[in-house]
Amino acid sequence: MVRQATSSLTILALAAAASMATLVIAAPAISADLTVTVTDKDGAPVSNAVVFLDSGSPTEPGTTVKMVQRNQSFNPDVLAIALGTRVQFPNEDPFRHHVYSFSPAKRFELKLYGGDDIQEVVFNQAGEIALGCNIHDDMLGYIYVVESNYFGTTDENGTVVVSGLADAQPYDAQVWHPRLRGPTRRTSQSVTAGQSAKFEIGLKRDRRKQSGSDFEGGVY
Ligand SMILES: [Cu+2]
Repeated sequence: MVRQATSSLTILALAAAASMATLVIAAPAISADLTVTVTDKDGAPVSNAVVFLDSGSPTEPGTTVKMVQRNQSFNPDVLAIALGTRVQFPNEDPFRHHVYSFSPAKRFELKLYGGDDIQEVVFNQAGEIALGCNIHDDMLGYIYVVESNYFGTTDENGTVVVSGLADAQPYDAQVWHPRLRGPTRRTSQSVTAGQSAKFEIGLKRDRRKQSGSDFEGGVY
């Protein structure tokens, strides 16, 4: 009797150990990260590069995000959003702005506004949208709309982490930057989730000076 009880316990313990082992193995497969670093041809980190992966599933619009006008510039310099996302344009300056875009992916105009005026635009077409201000010619910002659920923008180290991927799965990764050479300002490369990837891109210098912005002073 005693021996039987012991062996039952042993089986239970083995079963528990087995299910724990399964969990440990299964966890990374549910969600893996991909770290992408973008540099220029000299190896200098490139910030404000949008990295997105072909997800193969319908795009889910993100929650409402903000493109802020502050110190007479757009913040962030580059905002990446999923198709169908709503963007607010709060003006935090003590003077008015008049934001517009002539880009084919979204032509719009937010006539002179300031204070607590809430300005919203929904972006339903993928592509780049260059933003300007009718009052302040040196203001320049970008919204980049992706047909993907997996995307991000590189930080000052040229790095972005894309999460929620299937471990070890290959993806086609695209990098877009406002000053990347070529008509689409985009380049692609195969990557594998759970690993890291490096993109080296050729950039043009910006002709438009932008006050209070990361684009100033040769920083990408
Ligand atoms: Cu303005």
